Amino acid sequence: MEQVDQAVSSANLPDRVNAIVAQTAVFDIHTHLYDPAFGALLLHGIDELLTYHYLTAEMFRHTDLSYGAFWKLPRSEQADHIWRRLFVDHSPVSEACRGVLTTLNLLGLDTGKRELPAIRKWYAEQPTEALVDRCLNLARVEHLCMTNSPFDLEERRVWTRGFHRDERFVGSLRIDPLILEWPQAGSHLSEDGYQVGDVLDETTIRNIRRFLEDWSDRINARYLMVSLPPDFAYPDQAASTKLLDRAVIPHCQENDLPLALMIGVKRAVNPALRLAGDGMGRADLNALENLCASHPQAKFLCTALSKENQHELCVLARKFPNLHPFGCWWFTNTPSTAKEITKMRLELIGLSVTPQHSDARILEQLIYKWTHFREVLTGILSEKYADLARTGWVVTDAEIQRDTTELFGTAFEHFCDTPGPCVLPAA
Ligand code: HDL
Ligand code: ZN
Repeated sequence: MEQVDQAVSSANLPDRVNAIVAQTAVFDIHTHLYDPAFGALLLHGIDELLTYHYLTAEMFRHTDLSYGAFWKLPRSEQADHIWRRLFVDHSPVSEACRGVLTTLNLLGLDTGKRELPAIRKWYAEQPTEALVDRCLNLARVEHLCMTNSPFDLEERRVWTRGFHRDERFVGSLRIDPLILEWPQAGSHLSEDGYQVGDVLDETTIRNIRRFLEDWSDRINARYLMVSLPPDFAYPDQAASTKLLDRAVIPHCQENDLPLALMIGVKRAVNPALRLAGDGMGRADLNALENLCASHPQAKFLCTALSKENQHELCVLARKFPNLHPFGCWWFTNTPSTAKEITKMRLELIGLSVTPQHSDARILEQLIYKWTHFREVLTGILSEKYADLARTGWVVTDAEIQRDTTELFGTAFEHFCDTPGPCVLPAA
């Protein structure tokens, strides 16, 4: 007998939303994880969790160790120091610290004992392949996008050698050096046999496009991605404009691939912090507006690092159907900021958005990054559906499931797979 799609009473709404959001699988569209075939590049374990660059940056606010003295320590001693300073000596209230505890707790470990050696002992008994399945299942992650860089020598070796793909790990082509460091990046292409020169002439552009074709095919890229500084300008006289206009965007359009723009990162504001040393700035989103307007048939995914850019990004998405906002990126991925951004997005652009990605660098982080965001989204959807119920529009179970599935990946896939989303009306 056909299941009747029941309207959900206001009394049951929070529980139904909670149950559906908790069990709906997600397509995590941006991570720094790797297919298990990449071996040690797929980070996991308690020492990696504790020395994640978010915690390292926080630890330096609670230590008398010099940068150099800390970096000289073996990874396990760095982890010991972070555990002591950020968990034992001070309650672990930050999102990155709480994330470690959420992860350990959901993996079945007793964090209350505060015993790092017992945690290490548990990890020593876990086979990696089992841990991959366990983490993806606990996080309800069905697919995730890796960050694949042809400019990363260690990663390139694995792609060149070839391997059997785990279909859960989807490729994305990361091209920061190409866009931001031309002509220095050209040497990587020349070494690979692509005839390129410093000047972006016809031959160089043709070979850059061949490079993009070859790597997009090799990794079966779902999209191309670049992170950009707050002062990124478009169009302007820099090489980035010519590379985007004549190589990257034509490549994306011809292969029906979105270009993902992550705007607002200031690299190495404190180099002594190494990977933890990047900062942020409020970006000039005129560049994004100009890109969307001058390339109406191209598709742009975009996330901004500054909280102050989020409203502008939503309004631009209202103006340009070829722009799809995604994620609460990095410094905006805290419960309070993620709630503010996600509510703003639903209120301004409805469900045509991908509200979160994990940005996970360590396998087990999938567990906390998605558990914490599901809590945020449950609260927001419950509130929004209650608002609708007060107008007489009572959502059904199937509609809650449809909406959640959309936010957790099908809106992204529809955006990627719909040919040339929109042609702007003739001026
Ligand atoms: O550029 C990026 O993709 C950022 O996400 C950086 O990798 C950053 O270090 C990070 O891990 N943020 O979460
Ligand atoms: Zn990232």
